[in-house]
Amino acid sequence: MPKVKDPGLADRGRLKIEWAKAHMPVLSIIAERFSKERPLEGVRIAACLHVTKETAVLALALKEGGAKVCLSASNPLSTQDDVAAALAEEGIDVYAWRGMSEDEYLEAIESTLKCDPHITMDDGGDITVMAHQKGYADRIIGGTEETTTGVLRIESLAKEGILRYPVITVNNAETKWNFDNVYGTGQSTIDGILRATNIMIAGKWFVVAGYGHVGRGVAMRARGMGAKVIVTEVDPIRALMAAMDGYIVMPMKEAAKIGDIFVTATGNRDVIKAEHISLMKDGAILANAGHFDVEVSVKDLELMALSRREIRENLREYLLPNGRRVYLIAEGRLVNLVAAEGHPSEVMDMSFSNQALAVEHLVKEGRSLPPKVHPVPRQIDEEVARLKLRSMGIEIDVLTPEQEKYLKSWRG
Ligand code: RBV
Repeated sequence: MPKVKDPGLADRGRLKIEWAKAHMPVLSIIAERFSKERPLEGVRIAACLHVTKETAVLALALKEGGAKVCLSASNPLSTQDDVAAALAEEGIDVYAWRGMSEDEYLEAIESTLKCDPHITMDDGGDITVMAHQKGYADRIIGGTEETTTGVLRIESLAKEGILRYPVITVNNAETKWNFDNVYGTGQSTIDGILRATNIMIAGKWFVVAGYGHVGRGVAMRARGMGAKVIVTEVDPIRALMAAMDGYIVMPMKEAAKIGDIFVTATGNRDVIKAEHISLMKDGAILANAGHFDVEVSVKDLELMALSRREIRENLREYLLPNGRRVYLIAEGRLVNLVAAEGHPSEVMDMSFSNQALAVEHLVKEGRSLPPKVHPVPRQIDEEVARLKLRSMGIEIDVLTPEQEKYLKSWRG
């Protein structure tokens, strides 16, 4: 039995899904083919993804292919309740509502594992880890993983010899990370900050912690809106890239004194903690764009603060002993999914087309794949790019036979 906040929200959710689908042409083409060929007939999928209008389009595409889909949230605060209600009406087993407790969150994931899945579909590694810890792994043919943090966790499972089934790293497809992680997060993070605060970005000091793909996208968009952008890093090569992209690079202890807005995008814990918070200016705003809520130490904020209050939706004010106030967006959880709606549909079109095709691949080949981490097959990646270009009305050149020969020869 699905579990959602309010089934009465289904009509609104259905309209949102319709709007998303209209901006996901590649996934729509795949869904159409799936409905004819039914490549997932009888396949049970347990998915742990942000329950958004884009995820809904994916879940319905899998259903068109013949799959039974059980869905839980990959973050306790990212569920769009109207979308969850609509999905439940469409026959998807959804266990998700916005604001679930930590226990409810884990129970919901386990409910989807009780659907006896052939495939797990993950965003962050939680369902894959639970499948292994709670004895569900042996019956599973394969899994997919949507995000960088999850890929790192599943690689660590594999390295320790614990991984029992093959997992396709959708995140690492070029048509995923090159676009979703950079442009998707870049736009949706700014969107989340604006919805939560409605502050002016132009002229502000904007600190981005971490210059991976996500940090690069956020820095780019913040600069585009007129902010003065500072990047903090631990990796010398990435720091150099940030410097040569024209950003100011410095340690967080220095940036803490200057920043008006801080966004963490490192995938690591305690990037902003007490020693930084006590240096911040009055009014500093903190947000996290990484998968888990560990990058800004909320524990430190809670311990330091004399008092706190909710000043707007998704915005909490902390009064510090030095008399200054700092503001935390979305409890330090994914700002783009909690304070906004996640990445735009157009970019999720590519990420989720990779998901759909990776599942189809696992159903065909999964039983013969070793229990390791596998890349998205190159043909799938290129097919997604080709279909996306076509949907955008963009044509490209083709190599002549002479050019192909030239590229393969040392003769020149
Ligand atoms: N993400 N999903 C959405 N609109 O459904 N937005 C972002 C959406 C995914 C994205 O692919 C990223 O890798 C992951 O969320 C981070 O948890």
